[in-house]
Amino acid sequence: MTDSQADLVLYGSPVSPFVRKVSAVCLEKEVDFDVEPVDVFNPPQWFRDISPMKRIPVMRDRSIAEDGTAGTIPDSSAICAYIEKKHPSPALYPENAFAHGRALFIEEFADTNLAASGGLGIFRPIFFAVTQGKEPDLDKARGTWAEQLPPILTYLDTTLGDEEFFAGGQLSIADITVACVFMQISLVAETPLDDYPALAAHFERMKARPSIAGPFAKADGFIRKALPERFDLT
Ligand SMILES: N[C@@H](CCC(=O)N[C@@H](CS)C(=O)NCC(=O)O)C(=O)O
Repeated sequence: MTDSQADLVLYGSPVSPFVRKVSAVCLEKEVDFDVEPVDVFNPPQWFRDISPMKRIPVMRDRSIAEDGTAGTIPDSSAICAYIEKKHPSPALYPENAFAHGRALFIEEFADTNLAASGGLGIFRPIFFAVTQGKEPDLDKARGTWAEQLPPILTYLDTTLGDEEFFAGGQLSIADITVACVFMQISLVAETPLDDYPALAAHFERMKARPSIAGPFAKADGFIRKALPERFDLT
């Protein structure tokens, strides 16, 4: 990011894994972007107009339109695909047709299954409770970690196998999405991955990338103010 206005602005918050996913794509491609905060739970009318699903992120390309719905795209997957077309290098979607399809599926799997379990089942029952002055719902979070996460993590671990990346032998949208969405859990809890060695190693490699580490550090700094310690879910 620079001091001058970037063409791309993301409306949302770095606490959202989907905002961090788009941020990571921009950082990998060295595309300037701004993040403009929006309270998605009490959004202003202008945001409702550009976010028909009332979700963050929504992206605006200011080179197309500076206001209104023109120039805006909601949904992290649509936004990332747009950025790939506009800034093709380095490619974050495999060239090979089958690998491309696999990458899109892993992105979708992380965006839906992993995000629903990790976000609704762990992050929200802990963090939202604490910010509302309530006790964190550790029973729900522990139940989710014990029952919902294992089949999802097993699928990701076995899919990865001996490979460094999820699809096409290169960093892709699949790796970025899995890392950003899984790291949502580690904002509030310890995430031991001893039973999933391939995924554990992938996660460590991804965490070492500035595109993943930078946006995560911003989210972590924000979360730690309300929640100094991570919980043990085991
Ligand atoms: N599929 C969407 C999911 C976006 C999403 O669920 N964002 C959450 C924040 S992490 C949100 O806006 N939630 C608002 C709500 O639940 O009302 C994407 O990839 O952008």
